[in-house]
Formats: sequence, structure tokens, C-alpha cells
Amino acid sequence: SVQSIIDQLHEQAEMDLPNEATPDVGIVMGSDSDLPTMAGGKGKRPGAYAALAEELGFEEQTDYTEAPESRFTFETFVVSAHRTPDLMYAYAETAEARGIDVIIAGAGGKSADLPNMTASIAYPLPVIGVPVQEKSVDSVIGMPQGAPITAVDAGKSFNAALTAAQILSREHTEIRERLVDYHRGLQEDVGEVSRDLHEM
Ligand code: RP5
Repeated sequence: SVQSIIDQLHEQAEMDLPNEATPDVGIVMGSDSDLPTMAGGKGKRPGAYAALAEELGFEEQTDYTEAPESRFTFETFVVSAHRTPDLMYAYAETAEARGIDVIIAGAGGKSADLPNMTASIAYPLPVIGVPVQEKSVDSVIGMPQGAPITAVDAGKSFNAALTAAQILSREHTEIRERLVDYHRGLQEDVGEVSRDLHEM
């Protein structure tokens, strides 16, 4: 039940686990219908999972009873600002104590409140908002002065994951190197396309 997840979040927040045992990035979304955009998948544009798991070597953490194999991990929760406000509050409120360093929060619809509410409650933890649809952009980025959020364009959860990694890279040289390698790969891809077009 939702209450048992809330209880579990509070228990984990009290545990004071070493950094290696806790997820580095928390991904939350308003509905499981946001999963294809937030995670990416078959036939879909690559999303946050592709950036984190495939490009940057993060592992998805689902078991909290033992330390994950990879040093860098992320977790995913479906948390609705409107259907499960208590869960949204508990997730954002406990995130820092649970060892999360940055949150990616996505929601769709015209009232995409999860990213900005999460940013306000989890402050000073950085929150990167993903408007799941074009019509969600204003709702996600529209924050009052003093209540910051960082956001990407509609549907660009891949970029949200890269931004999350950029934040982590200030503390972890290994992530910095992976980001640089990823970018080098992009440049090589463009170079190849140009070569194919121009037979250089
Ligand atoms: C938003 O409403 C969710 O983030 C989702 O994008 C949208 C529709 O949710 P469902 O009705 O598909 O669950 O809060």
C-alpha cells in the first residue's frame, strides 16, 4: 500500500547508510503512463534510463537490503501529486536523508505539479523537471522567485539524466570521464555522417 511505501521511505531515511549503498539519482513520475517518456524503451525515443544505464553505466536499484554492484545507481518511483500527495511529500522530504543527490521529476497534463512541488519540498536538493508533454512545460517551469527548479524541454528525460550526471560529476571524477566519453562518441557519430555524405 501507499502507506507502507511511505513508512519504508522514513525507515530508510533513519538508517544512515554509506553513500555507496544508496541511489544517487531518484526518478519520480506522476503516473505509470509517463514511463515510456521518462524511461524510454522499445520504439521510443531514448529516455533517462538509456542515458543513465546504457551511456553512463548506472544501475537501477530496486533492492535496498544490500549494496548494489555498480557504484552509481538510480531508483524509480511513481508518485502522483494529486492522487498520492502524502507519498509525494514523503518522497521529497526523505530524499536527501536517503542518500539521493539529485531528483529527476516528470509529469504530464496541464497541471504537472509533481516536479515543482518536489523541488519545493526537497530543497536544497536539486530537482530537474521533465514536462512529459508540450502542454506541461509552463506548469513545470513556472516557479515563483526563491523557489528554483531546473527543467528540460518536453519529453527530454534523456537530457535530464545527463544534467543529473553533470551535477554528480562535480564530486565524482568517474562520472565526469563517462560524460566526456559520451560527448566524444556524439562527435564521432556526427563526423561519420558527414564523411558518408561527402565521401571525405
Ligand atoms: C499527470 O497526469 C501524470 O504525470 C500523467 O502524465 C497524466 C495522466 O496520468 P494518467 O491518467 O495516465 O495516470 O499527473
